[in-house]
This record gives sequence, structure tokens and C-alpha cells, in this order.
Amino acid sequence: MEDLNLFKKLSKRLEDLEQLPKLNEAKSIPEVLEEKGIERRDFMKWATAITAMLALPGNFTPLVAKAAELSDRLPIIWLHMAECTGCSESLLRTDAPTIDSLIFDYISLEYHETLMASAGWQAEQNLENALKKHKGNYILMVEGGIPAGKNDFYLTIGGHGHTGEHNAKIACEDAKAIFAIGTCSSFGGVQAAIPNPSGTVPLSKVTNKSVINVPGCPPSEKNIVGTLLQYILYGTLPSLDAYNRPKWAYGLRIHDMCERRGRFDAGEFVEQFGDEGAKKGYCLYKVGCKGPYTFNNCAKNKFNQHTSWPVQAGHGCIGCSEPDFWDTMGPFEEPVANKLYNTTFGGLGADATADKIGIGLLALTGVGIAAHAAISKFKNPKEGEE
Ligand code: FSX
Ligand code: SF4
Ligand code: F3S
Repeated sequence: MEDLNLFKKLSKRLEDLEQLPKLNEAKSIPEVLEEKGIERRDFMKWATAITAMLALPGNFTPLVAKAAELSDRLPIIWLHMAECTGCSESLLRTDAPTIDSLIFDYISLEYHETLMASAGWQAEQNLENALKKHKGNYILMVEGGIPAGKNDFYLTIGGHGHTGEHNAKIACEDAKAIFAIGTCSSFGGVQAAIPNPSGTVPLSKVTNKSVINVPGCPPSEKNIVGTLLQYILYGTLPSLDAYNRPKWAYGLRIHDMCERRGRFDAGEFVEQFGDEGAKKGYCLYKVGCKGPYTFNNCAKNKFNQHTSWPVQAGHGCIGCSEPDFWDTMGPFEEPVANKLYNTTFGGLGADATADKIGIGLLALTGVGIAAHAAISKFKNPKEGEE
């Protein structure tokens, strides 16, 4: 019954959206698919995967497909702040376009600095026009951290010399929904790492409005497109975790879905990159994997057209979707057990042995660590001793 009511509610939402003018006049999704040589069947398979990812029942797939087809009804303004543009790249840089990247092509991107042809005064004018034309109706996506306050001058954009902070604030004011794309925009990211010389802050610090965080450095294309489709379907904010991340994507830890989890539970660890354990696909915890402390769905959705993800490629997760991961998760190739987390993780003493710290941390994060794994000594590869 609950599902039926939800189905009706979402159908009504899509019907209403359908009444809005098509902003991408040139093409429809079937035309885009044909142009790229993608069969309808594959599009529906993709919609099925997105439906499951959004934790909706399978019979909602046609609604998800329809939401994708209506994704040109909502204007999107995408701003770049201080970052590497990896978030846009995550979505766009594929040799064979994925359906995710096609959706990105198809949505009505009214302004995107990396993709637009215009530059200089013209670009600034375009932004002003887009903000005015779609006032109150646009979805704002912001990539990058924001040098703010007395440090705002570290990021100035365009001929008028507006600061990033100025542009972000103005754009937030009349946005219908605001998404912080990537860890930089969500939490500050690399620019905000200690000592944060540019005074960079997350997007949520420059606006009083609700910001949905889609972190990851970069986030997967699925999490970006999924968040957008979720909003198209519901028209409301998704259920969020304590860091304003959509729960459907960031509700579980990497460690909970990792294909090497059996190895962890069995106490089979890679001791050094390139060793026998590495060849056998053992758990990467001792060479620095931060999967037990990181909430994201990489193990399930993967990157690059679902081909791989960090742990599958043989390197531990570095915790890239967590706040302050540059400061708290490093060194990236050592277990947290080797680091003295005196404040971050509850005051484990400086004299505690690596094993004790390991047990403390794992208990804190709720890992049901097998006793033999807990008591095994965490070898520091740098010292080469047990
Ligand atoms: Fe880069 Fe985006 Fe990292 Fe940041 O991604 S991939 S530095 S999250 O803002 O461009
Ligand atoms: Fe996977 Fe890392 Fe957890 Fe090991 S520690 S099971 S590699 S997430
Ligand atoms: Fe980032 Fe860890 Fe996923 S490093 S990409 S959250 S596996």
C-alpha cells in the first residue's frame, strides 16, 4: 500500500514536470540514444540499476526512465569554485559515453564553465542571464571549496573580479535545490586541508539554505546522476545522514560492501604492496585501507562504466567522501592504527600500541572484527617489522 501511494505520488510529480517546457529543444532521450548507438533495452537496464540504487521497488523502473527523459525540464546551473574539476571529469571523461554521461549531456545545463563555449565578459553575462531567467526554478550544482571571508580573494572569477564566495552566495539565493558536488564543495576538500591557507569552506557555510552533499573526490557518476534523478522524481530533499549526504548512496560503509571483506574477517591481509597476499586479493587494511571509516557505495556502483573501484584496483580506500579526509585519513598507505588519533577518534593515548588503537578504532566504528584479526599485529611496512 505504501509503495502504491508512493508510486502515485511520483507519477503525479512527473506528470506535472511534463507540463513544463522542454528546455533542451533540440533532442529527446530516444534521439540521444539513437545518435550514440545505445539500444532502448540498455537504457532500461540502466534505469533498473538506478531504481535499485535509489532503493525503490523494481516496478518503479518506468518512472525512473521517465524521470531521465524529463531531466531537461529543470534548468541546471553548475558553478566551479576551488578544485581540480575532477567531479565534472568523473561524469564526462569516458571514451564510450555511459548513459549517465548522456543524461548529463541532455539535461538543461544553462551554465557550466568547463563545458560552455563562451569566455570572459560573455560568460559572466550568461551566468547573470541564467540566474535571472530561471530565478527560483534552477537546480544549483557547485563543485569546489570556497575561499571565504577575508580570504575570499583567493578565488576571483571573470572580468568583474567577483569572488567565488560572491557568486556562490548569489546563486544559492534563488535556487530551488542546491547540490554540493564533490568533497571540496561538501566539506572543503584538499584546499581546506590544514593549514587551509586560502580559508576555504564548504558551500553549506556560505548559505543558510539546505545543501545536499554528494561527496567523493571525485564522486561517482552514478551518485551525481542518482541524486539529480532522485530530486526529479520526488521534488523534495532525500533522506540525509548527519553530513547531509543522501542515505541511499552514503548510508553504508565501504567495508560493509567490499569484496575483500571475507579476507578481513578471515584475518588475511596484504602486508606490503606486491606481496603474495596482494596477488591473492587479500584485505588492504594493513596497507592503509580506510574502508571501515568511510561511508560510500563505491564497492557496489564502481567507477568508469562500472569497471572498477579503488580496492578492486589494489589500493585501499583513502576515505575520500569523508569530511577532512586529507587531515584525518592519512598517511594513505598506512593503517590508522599507526597514527596517533588523540583527538579525532576519542582520545586513544599516545602510548597505546598499534594493536590497541586498531581495536579501539574498529570498535568505535562498529566493526565486528574477528578476534584473530584484532589481535594480529599491524605491521608497519615502513619499518619492515612486526
Ligand atoms: Fe577534484 Fe571536484 Fe576532488 Fe574536489 O572533485 S576530484 S578536488 S572533490 O571538487 O574536482
Ligand atoms: Fe575491504 Fe578495506 Fe574493509 Fe579490507 S579494510 S575489507 S579492503 S574495505
Ligand atoms: Fe573514495 Fe574510498 Fe570510494 S577513496 S572513491 S570513498 S573507495
